[in-house]
Amino acid sequence: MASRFMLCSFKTCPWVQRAAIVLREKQIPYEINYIDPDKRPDWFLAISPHSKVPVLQIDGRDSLFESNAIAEYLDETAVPRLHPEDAIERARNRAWTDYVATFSGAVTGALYADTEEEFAARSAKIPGPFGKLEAALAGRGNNGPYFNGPKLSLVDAAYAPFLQRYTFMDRLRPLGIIEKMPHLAAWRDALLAAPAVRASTVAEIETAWRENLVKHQRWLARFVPQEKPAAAIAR
Ligand SMILES: N[C@@H](CCC(=O)N[C@@H](CS)C(=O)NCC(=O)O)C(=O)O
Repeated sequence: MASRFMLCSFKTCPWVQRAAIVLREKQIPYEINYIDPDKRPDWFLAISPHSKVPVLQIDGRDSLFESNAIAEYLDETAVPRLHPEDAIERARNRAWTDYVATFSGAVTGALYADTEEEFAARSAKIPGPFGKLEAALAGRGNNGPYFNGPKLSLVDAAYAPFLQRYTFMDRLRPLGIIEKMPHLAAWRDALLAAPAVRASTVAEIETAWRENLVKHQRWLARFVPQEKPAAAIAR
């Protein structure tokens, strides 16, 4: 009998999204349980040592935490295999998957800036890791559109959420970084168009992401267009 999967999430979490991309690419049905970050239930705290999402519950019995462990578990247990068959290539894929922590740190650092100065200093750190990926993609010698070529991989699942967050940020406050990196830009475009990526979040993810910026009063929130009150529109 097929296992029952429940993914425990916050609405806009990119690390949950990584697990969801893998589930979608493998066409594994799953439920998603959104918990309130401000009122994390006891059962969740008991499961997740860092009190972080994602947690993947399997058959209401086993629980896994850490998005990379979840992605690897799914890849070992459900077809199609997203990791390459070749052991060297697989190790390279795992190494680049590890690098996502640095890459995502640069993006979220800018995103979470509280002042203009902080935003300027932190966004100046984005070209470093972005440049590493640009060089890696250029050196892969395949025609894409994904990291390993035509087949989506765990590397793609790891980076897509952060390339999407970068894109959301870029739309609020153009950064002019990815335009100088043609391989990374093409990869980003392919990932954001991939069916598994599109199906991996709530439909209104960009709106939810913007609402989060406003809720946490990040510096970037000032660029979120304000809805005009109906009376102002009528006038
Ligand atoms: N290394 C973790 C990172 C997960 C993570 O940082 N999740 C965030 C939400 S996107 C979280 O739960 N943060 C805890 C908090 O906000 O206190 C993973 O890959 O699963």
